[in-house]
Amino acid sequence: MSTLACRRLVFRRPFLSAPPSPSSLSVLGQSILTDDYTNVTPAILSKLPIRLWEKHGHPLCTLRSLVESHFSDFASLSAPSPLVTPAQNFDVLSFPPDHPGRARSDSYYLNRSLMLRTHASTHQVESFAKEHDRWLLTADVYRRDEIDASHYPVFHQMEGGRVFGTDTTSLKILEEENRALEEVLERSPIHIVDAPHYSPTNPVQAGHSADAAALVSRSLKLSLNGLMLKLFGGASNKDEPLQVRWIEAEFPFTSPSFEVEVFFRGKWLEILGSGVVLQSTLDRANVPGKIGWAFGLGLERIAMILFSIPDIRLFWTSDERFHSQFSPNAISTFVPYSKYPAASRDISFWLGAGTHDNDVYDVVRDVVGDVAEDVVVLDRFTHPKTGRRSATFRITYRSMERSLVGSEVSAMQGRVRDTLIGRLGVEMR
Ligand code: FA5
Ligand code: MG
Repeated sequence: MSTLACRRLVFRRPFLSAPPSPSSLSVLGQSILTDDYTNVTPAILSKLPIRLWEKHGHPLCTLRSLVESHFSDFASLSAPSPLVTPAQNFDVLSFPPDHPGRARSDSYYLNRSLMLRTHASTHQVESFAKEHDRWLLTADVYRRDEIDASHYPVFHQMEGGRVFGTDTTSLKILEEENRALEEVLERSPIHIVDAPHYSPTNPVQAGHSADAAALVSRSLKLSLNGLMLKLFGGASNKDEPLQVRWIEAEFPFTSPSFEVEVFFRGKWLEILGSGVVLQSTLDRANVPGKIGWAFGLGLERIAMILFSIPDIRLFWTSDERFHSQFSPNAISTFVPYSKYPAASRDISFWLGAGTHDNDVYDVVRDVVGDVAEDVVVLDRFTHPKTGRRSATFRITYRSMERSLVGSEVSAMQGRVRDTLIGRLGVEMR
């Protein structure tokens, strides 16, 4: 589970996860020297030029337009290149030096000084610095993550930010605005469970007054509840109100922080992270005397709910049976075309000392691409005497375009096995 908030065990290890890499890579027309940190794979690099959020009629483009029309008085900023420095992605947002998000097991590096941004928040400082007091920015983001229906190593986020004056008059105006928004939302067909605006585990920042922080948190939640009403509050939902819940979260660059989950296909799906912007971010952006909020929407997750898209891989398909179901700026319900049969194969091996599950997932993606529908760990074992770790992974193969024959699946499994041995140095059991 990759989240920028979570803290988990980080495996530090020598260069193992990348394919034997050339000494330079051509990325978006730039030639980039590789080094011992390089772990981007060809499968990932092939996605950089695609820019799905700009393709008219694509559900992600329609969703972006809907969000932009909801926040109509926000400046829409175009996404800079996804190639950023670790300082831009982490340091300017006050990530601690040992944050797990920095690890090569979690993020894609082109080399030691250049990486693929892991979130759209990377551009907070420059966006606030452009003297925008309200802005939106859509970006492709990249993370080494698990493989299933709602996780993909490339996805899209829409970041939004807004700042307010901290003088009494500005806060009074904000209070009025909050009240007006609240009245509209009270009549909405959405069932929303709130979280406290702040708590001992989700504190107000030193330097913020509790009153101002509460007003800004409330403004953030009301603005996003208004967006959810716009997106999901259609008449068809009246019988079965959409269930939304706010939960406390933790990000290095906001406090207090919140996430939103929506009940979808029998489970809670996280659709966004947000919070009161860290004052050091606004200081770096040279925005004095202001307090602000920011959010980051997971566009695929929201589009999956809005258009009833059951599998995140579908956003990348070239199948006309997918694209013909959508028209620009219209929400329609996706009717799944016949699913081709799935085939599962298990593979058990001894892991190298520093091998991370994400290394295994990247090998699978790189060797078989989107035909990998799902990869789960069935079993783990640590040898009581030697301490060696082994694991069994189950890979589910399914093409979205055609039926796979058994021999093809076995051949793919064989290539995955050989690449695991060659690239990660694992030993089959
Ligand atoms: C962030 O990325 C923060 N930058 C959000 C934020 C912005 C916080 C501004 C505070 C202020 P998080 O890691 O939770 O947070 O990701 C945000 C959303 O992206 C998630 O809620 C989810 O909807 C989506 N997301 C995360 N990982 C994936 C993935 N692998 N595939 C698809 N969507 C994902
Ligand atoms: Mg999260």
